[in-house]
Amino acid sequence: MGAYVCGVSSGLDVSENCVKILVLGFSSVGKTYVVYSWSLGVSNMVKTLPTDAAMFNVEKIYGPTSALPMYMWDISGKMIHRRRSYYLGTQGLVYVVDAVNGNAMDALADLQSLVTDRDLSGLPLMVLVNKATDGETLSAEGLKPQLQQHVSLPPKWAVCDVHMFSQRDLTDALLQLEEMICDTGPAA
Ligand SMILES: Nc1nc2c(ncn2[C@@H]2O[C@H](COP(=O)(O)OP(=O)(O)OP(=O)(O)O)[C@@H](O)[C@H]2O)c(=O)[nH]1
Ligand SMILES: [Mg+2]
Repeated sequence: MGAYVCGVSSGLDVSENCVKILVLGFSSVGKTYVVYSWSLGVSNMVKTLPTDAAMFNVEKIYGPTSALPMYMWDISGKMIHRRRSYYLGTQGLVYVVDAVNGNAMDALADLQSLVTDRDLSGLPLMVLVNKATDGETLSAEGLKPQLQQHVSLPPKWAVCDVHMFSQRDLTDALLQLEEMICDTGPAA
């Protein structure tokens, strides 16, 4: 896990009935863990490996309502300066922040650069504060006003606490993402 590289190109032609979600954030924040937890369930998870620079994983994931499959593109955090080639066709963003070791201001600056990119602006955005409850220094509640102050937020966005052992938190976050993508949930 984490070493798996999907053999598709970044220009994957996503069919009409599924959506492309980019999962971004710095290295070791837990992107791969979150994506595979959504795919396999927390109880089936094994340890992840860091995703090699210039590599990525793609997982087809059904949200809790199974309304539509989402292709989650989990891009290596070491690829920040080369990730633009993955933006084409993206319909939603998941941005993962580390509650324990993350530098919130750096993450906010990175997120601002993403949401103001011409290929990503206006897309539904889910910010995940991962490793929550691990003696965290950051929480979704604490990050929310900082997001509002420093990031040009799209009409549909949400910020959630998640944790590697909490299936409930992860499922709730996936449900909110699905609602935003399907446009059935309320705007933040
Ligand atoms: N304590 C704790 N560790 C976590 C949590 N979620 C993930 N991890 C660990 O954090 C480490 C990094 O997780 P990854 O999912 O590989 O991180 P990544 O963001 O994909 O990193 P790159 O692939 O380098 O971009 C792994 O050892 C995970 O087991 C969490 O909620 N709490
Ligand atoms: Mg990874």
